[in-house]
This record gives sequence, structure tokens and C-alpha cells, in this order.
Amino acid sequence: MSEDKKEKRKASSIDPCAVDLLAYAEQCGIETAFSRSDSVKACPIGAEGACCKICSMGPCRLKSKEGEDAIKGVCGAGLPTVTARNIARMVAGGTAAHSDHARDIAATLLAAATGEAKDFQIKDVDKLHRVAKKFGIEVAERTKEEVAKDVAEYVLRDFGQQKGEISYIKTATKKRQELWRSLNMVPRGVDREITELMHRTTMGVDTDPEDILDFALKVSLADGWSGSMIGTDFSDILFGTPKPIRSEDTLGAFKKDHVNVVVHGHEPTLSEMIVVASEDPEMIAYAKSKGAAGINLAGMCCTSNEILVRHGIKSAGGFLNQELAILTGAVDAMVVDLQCIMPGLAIAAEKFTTKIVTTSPKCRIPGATHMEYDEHHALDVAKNILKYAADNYPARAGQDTRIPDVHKTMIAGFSHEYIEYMLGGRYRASFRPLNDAIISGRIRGLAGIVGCNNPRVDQDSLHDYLVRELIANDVLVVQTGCGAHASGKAGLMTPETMELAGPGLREVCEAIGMPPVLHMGSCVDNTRILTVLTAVANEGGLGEDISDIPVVGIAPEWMSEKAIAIAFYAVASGLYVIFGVESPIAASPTIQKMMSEGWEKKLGGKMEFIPSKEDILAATLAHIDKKRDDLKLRKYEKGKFGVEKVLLDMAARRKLEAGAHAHQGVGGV
Ligand code: MSK
Repeated sequence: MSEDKKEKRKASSIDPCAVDLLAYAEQCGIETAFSRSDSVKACPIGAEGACCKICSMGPCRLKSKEGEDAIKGVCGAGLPTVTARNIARMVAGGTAAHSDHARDIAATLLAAATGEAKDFQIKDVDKLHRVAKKFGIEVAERTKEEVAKDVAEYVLRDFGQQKGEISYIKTATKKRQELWRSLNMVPRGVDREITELMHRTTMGVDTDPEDILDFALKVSLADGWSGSMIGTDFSDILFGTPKPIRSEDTLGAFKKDHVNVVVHGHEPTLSEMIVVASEDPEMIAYAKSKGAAGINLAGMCCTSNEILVRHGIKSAGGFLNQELAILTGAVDAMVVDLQCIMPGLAIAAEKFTTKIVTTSPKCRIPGATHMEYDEHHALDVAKNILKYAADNYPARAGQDTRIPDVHKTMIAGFSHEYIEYMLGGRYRASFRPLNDAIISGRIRGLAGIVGCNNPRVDQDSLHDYLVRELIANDVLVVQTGCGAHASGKAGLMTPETMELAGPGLREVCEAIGMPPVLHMGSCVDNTRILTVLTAVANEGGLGEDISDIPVVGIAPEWMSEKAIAIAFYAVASGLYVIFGVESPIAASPTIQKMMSEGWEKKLGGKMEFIPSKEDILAATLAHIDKKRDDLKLRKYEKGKFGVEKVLLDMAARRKLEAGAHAHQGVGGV
């Protein structure tokens, strides 16, 4: 190993379970993403967005000490064009991933409605009706299956539509819809926009950087206001809208004497069936027949978030924990669907008895066993997978394991519907109390801290710093994806965390009985944040649009193209978005300016890459305070609040609702 590599910072974690398992990996010479990130140097040209490889005249390395105008690719493309094209293609990739996930969920809803997927039922009829009404679909005197069929067919059109507007656009604020229409930014159909972006960015088509970025924003809206929103809504209809639920989130999720099965990836369909199958007495008896005490299910990444928020299934953590779970020596089967699944799983599994099971027709991994999921026989597939895991248990029985004895309680499941109920109660469900708390200065502003882990920084370190600092500064934090896992593992997702909050935020949390850090679900559930912010804007008092609200979106440890797609749709919706780690546009000051100042003028939102956590914090608070000033709200001062508003506590709210219950003669809370 060269001297510079020896001196290089070792990729590590602030999670004690990860630190112990990484030490074990090093001792045994087992490679992981952490060790590979130490030995594989990032390409400095590509990392900054300065490499063009869309044709074979290159790859062209557009780096020059004389500045971005001093060098061109063989075809004459300048650096801003190349950098814009590169990030635009990331948006296409991310939008394709979220939207293809959503397409499968919509197909499952349709199959459930027509009786073709008999193992799936429509669990949340209230949500089905709410979604149907958004699209003007009749619900009265119709069966849930009839309504679900119409809803699924209506929305499935979004994918292949060639003309018109995608369905959910009409749920944005009026002002935002008008802005998008004036900019020709409303997507016609998901597939059409992704295809056109790939076409525009191939050799010799669109070379105007601003035009490329504008179109990438349009594509991202097909993610945020179609693909991902469909994923969230339809998962709620099929499996239930999340409500707060207690669980745990650490690598201590395994049990030595049980058949340990990890479900990993993103889609909730097969994992829902595995939850059902794991509780089936026949399956438990089968596991016992193999010498195990039972079946222990744990989640990983966003599949974990899906079954965590609906069933309280314990999580073994986020993206960077996937190989570490195998290193515990306790996993009998890791069952994966798609997205964020490292091929390195199969390499790690070779050293243990763990079986990697791929299930999606879209995702195979050399070295894994493929047991294909089919929605028409979903429960049978789930049972076969559990049997396969149980059959593998005897190979591990009696062996040492390294299951960390670390357990962190968490409360997950804050859907936008529940937040509205939590704030106002069943009969007065409203975001008014949240708006009032921001107006009075008890809550300084809002932050969504979302996105991945990336071994180029210590696992969870940026998430943890920002969450703690922001709540201490009276900023209410919402989280999804692996950001939510970081806080879950750190024990920050409990009501007790209000001890760490500033005095105003703490008062609100105490009155409402909520943690200052809210788990809102998986990556596609970032659309829940869009829905909350749209409702906050429509509620009044904080401007007319998302761009007026004191709020910032942050992905401090991002790594995925999907994170870039989310950032683009968040900006297009009016948010200031900050990304940490590396900047894929660092090579081009023109593109940086376009995505910051340019987008702020055009869209009221902007995107910046800021490597230092202290600078991210400072930029977040400065933006929140600027938005407060623009709204002419009182200046935020810790511990000093504006106009006294009476916040209803739980007891007072129940009393009110009991009154409404007696009056209306219907079920109470
Ligand atoms: S799983 S996209 S590592 S958040 Fe949704 Fe986590 Fe990022 Fe995958």
C-alpha cells in the first residue's frame, strides 16, 4: 500500500455496532464498502462532473487550470454542457428507479382490485377514497375494488401518457402549478420525459446547459409529483397509512437461536407477504422443525422503512449496514428486491452461511439464489423463501455470532395524515397549529434531513450532527430513508429527544406529545414532505407557496442518483436543498451559479453542495431566518415567542373530541 493510502482517513462510522463489526472485518480480512472506499480512489475528473463519456471520441477530461472556458471536448462541447448533461442523466436514472417501483405498486393495486392478486387486499379504504376524490373518481355506493380499479387505471396512464399533464400536478399549490405551466415544466408522462432527457443528452442533441437543466427539472417533477407520490399513496391504500409505532433500529435486531431473515431494498409488496408468512404458525413450526426457536424478521434500507412504519418490524439499519448485518454471522437469508443493494453482499456472504436471495425479475446478483416474486402467488413465494431460510439454519446452529447487544427504541410512522391528526385531532385535523408555532417563533423553521449513507464520510456523522444542532435551534426535523435510520440508531426518534430541543420546539413537542424528529418513511415517502408543505402553504400565514416557508431540505451523506432526482423535484417545488459529501458539479462554476442563483430567481428554490457540516448548518439557519424575515415574522430569538397562541395538549384535544363524539354520535378517538 502506498504512503498516501496509509495516511488516508479510514472510512468508519459513529454507530458503535458498525465500529465493532468493521474491526472484526479488518481482523478477518473481509472486505466491505468501507474498506473498498479506502482502497478505491474516486476519479477526480468524474467526481466533479468534468468527464464526458457519451461517445467514443472520448472520454473527454475537461479539466484545465485556465478555467472552464479554456477547454472543450472533441465535439466542441464545453464544460457547463458536460456537467449539466451528467447531472441531468442522474435525474433520469433516479426518476426511472422511483417510478418503476411505483409502476409495480400500481400494477399490484390493479391486480388486487380485479382479484388477480388474491393475497393482497385494499386495507385503507379512507385513503383510497381520498386519492379517488383527488382525481374526481366516484366513490359513493361502489365497492372498494371498483374504486381501486378506477384509481389504478387512471394513474397508470401517467407512465405512458404522451400529451397532457400527469395526475398529481393538480395537488400542488395554485401558484406553483401556474409557475410550472409558464415554464413548460409540467411533465406529460413519466416514461416520455425520462426518454426525452436521455435523448436530449446523447451526443449532438441539446447542448444548452440551461435548457438541459430545465428539462431535468421537468423530469424530476415526474418523480416527485407522479412516480414517488403514486408509490406512497398506493402503498398506503394496499398496506395501510402509517401511524406512530414503536420499534428498534440497530444491528442488534437479530436473535442467535432464531431463523434470521433480512428483507432489503425498496418495494413493500413481497416484504408485506413475508411479514404475514413469518407470523404463520405453519412457518414457525417449520423453523422449529429445523432446530430454531422461531423466525426473526428484520428490515434494511427502505424496504425496512416500509414494514417498520406499518408493522413495527425491527430494522437492522440503512444502506451501509447491509454487509455489516452479514458480518454478525447471524443472518440465514438476506432477501433483496431492488435498489441500493450492493453486489458486495454476495462477496461477504461467501464467508458465512448466509444466503442472498434475489426476488425481482429486474435484479440478479452473481452468487445469489434467485426465487422470483410473482404478485399472483405472493404468499406462496414468501413462504418458500422463509422455508429456504429455515433450511439454511442448521448450517449456522451452534456457531458463534457477533450480534451487538445494542438496542435503540424508536417511534416511526408519521405519515402526513397522522401529522395533521396529531396537530388538530380527528375532527379538527389541520396544520394550523404548526403554522402558528412557526409564526410565533416557537418553531424557527422546518428541515427535512434525508438520503443515504456514503462511506466517503463517517457513517451517520453528518446526519447526527445536523439533527442535534437543528432541534437545539428550534427547527422541527422530519426524516426519511437512511437519514431516518441514522437517527433511529442514535435513539433520536423518541419523545425523550425533546430534552435536546430548543425551548420553543420542546414546548410544542410536549403539548402535542411528539418527538422533535419525525420518521416519515422511505425514500419515495419524501412526497409526504411535499404534501405537508403544500398543506402548510395552503393553510395560510406562511405565504402562498412552498418557496415562502422557512424550510430546508438536506441530504448530507447522499450517494444515489435517486437522491439527485429528489433534490431536483424539491427545488422545482420551491425548496432550498443542500447536499453534503462531493459535488458532481464542482468542475463548473457556471452550473453552480445556475443551480443556485439562477434557480432561486426562476423557481424560488435552489440547490447547493456544501461539504462542511458546520457550513450546512449555518446555511440552513440563515435561509430559515431569511424566509422568516421575508414573511415579516418576528425575529427568531431562542426562548422568546411571539403572540401567545393556546396549543391544545392531548388531554384538551380528547376533551374536545369527546364533545364532538357525543354530538355526532360516531366513534371517538
Ligand atoms: S435506501 S436511496 S441509500 S436513502 Fe432508500 Fe438509503 Fe439512499 Fe438507498
